[in-house]
Amino acid sequence: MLTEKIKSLDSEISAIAAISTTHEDIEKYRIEFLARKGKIASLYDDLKSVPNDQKPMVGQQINRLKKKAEEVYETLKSKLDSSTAKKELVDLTLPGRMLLHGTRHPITRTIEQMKSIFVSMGFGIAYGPEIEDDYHNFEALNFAPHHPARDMQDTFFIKDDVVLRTHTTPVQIRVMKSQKPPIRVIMPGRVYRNEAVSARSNYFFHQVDGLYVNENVTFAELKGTLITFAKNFYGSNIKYRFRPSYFPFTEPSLEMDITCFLCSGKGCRICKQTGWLEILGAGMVHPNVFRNCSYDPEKVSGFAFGMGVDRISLLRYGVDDIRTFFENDIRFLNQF
Ligand code: 2NM
Repeated sequence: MLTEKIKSLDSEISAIAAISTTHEDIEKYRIEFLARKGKIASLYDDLKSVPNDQKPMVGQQINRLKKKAEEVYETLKSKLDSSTAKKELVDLTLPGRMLLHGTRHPITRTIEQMKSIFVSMGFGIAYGPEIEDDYHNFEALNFAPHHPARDMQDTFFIKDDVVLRTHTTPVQIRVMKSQKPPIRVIMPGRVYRNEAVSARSNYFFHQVDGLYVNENVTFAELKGTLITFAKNFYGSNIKYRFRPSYFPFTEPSLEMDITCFLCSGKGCRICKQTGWLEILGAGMVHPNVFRNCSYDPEKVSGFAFGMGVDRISLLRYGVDDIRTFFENDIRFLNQF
C-alpha cells in the first residue's frame, strides 16, 4: 500500500517539476512536499505502521523519494535564478548611452569648400609629401641659394637637404614633372614653419596652392579665376583689389585683398582699420620654374596662386586663438 503511494507521489513530483516555473509555483511545491507537515514527512509517519521486516526496504524508498524531491526543488530554484539574472542583464529602465558624434574640423570644412569651388572650375586635386627635399621645396621654385626663407629660423630641417615643407608649392613641381600640359590642379595640405607660437600663428598651418599651365595662359585669366573664387567663397557682394607683390616662383606677382567681411570695409581691429583683408598671393609662373620642370617657357605659360587656410578659418568661425584648432577638445569642435 505505502509502496503504491510512494510511486504515485514520485510521478506527481515529476509532473510538477515539468510545469513549475515561477517563484510561486516553486514555493507551493516546497510546502506541499518538503515542509515539516508536507507529503514526504507524512510518509515517515506512515512508515510506523509498516511491518518490521519491510521497514528497511520501504524506508529506503522514502529516502530516495525525499532526495529526489529535494533535488527537484534545487533545480527549479536555480533555473528560476538564472533566468531572472539573464533578464536583469537588460535593464530597460537605464537611460540610453550617449554617443559622441564627431564633427568636421573647421579647417577641414574650409579646405573642402575651397576644393569644391576650384573643382567646379575644372581643377583637379593633388597631394604630396610633408617631408620634402631642398630641391622641391626651394631650388626648383627659383629660391636663390641664400634666400632668407631657407634660413634655420623659418624652416624645420630634418637633414641638411631634407625639410618639413614650408609651403605646398613643391607639389606643383612634382605634378609638372610627372604630367604634360594642360595642367589644372590645386594642392591642399599642411605646411611647417619655425615660428613662435601665438594666438595668431602656429608652427604648422594649412595652404591651398593652385596651378594652371597651358599654351597662352594670360594674366587676365589669373585674375578672372581669383575673382570667381573670391565671389563664390566670400560672397558675390565683396569688393576686391590686386596689389603688386614678389615671390621667387612667379613674375609678375600679386596679392589679392577683399573688403573686410567683419566690418564690411569700414575699418576694424581685424583689418587693422584698413577695411581690407589679404586673402592670397599669386602670379605668372616664373620661366625658371618651367625650365626646372623641363617645360619650354616659350611654348607654355601658366599662373599659380596660394592661400592660407587657418587665418581665414579663424575669421569665418569667430575663433580668437589658432591653438584651439589643434587641441582637439571635443567641446570646442562640437560647436562647428
Ligand atoms: C603662392 C603665391 C604665388 C605658386 C607658384 C607655383 C608654381 F610652382 F607653379 F610655380 N605654385 N604656387 C604660388 C604663387 C604660390 O602662394 C602664396
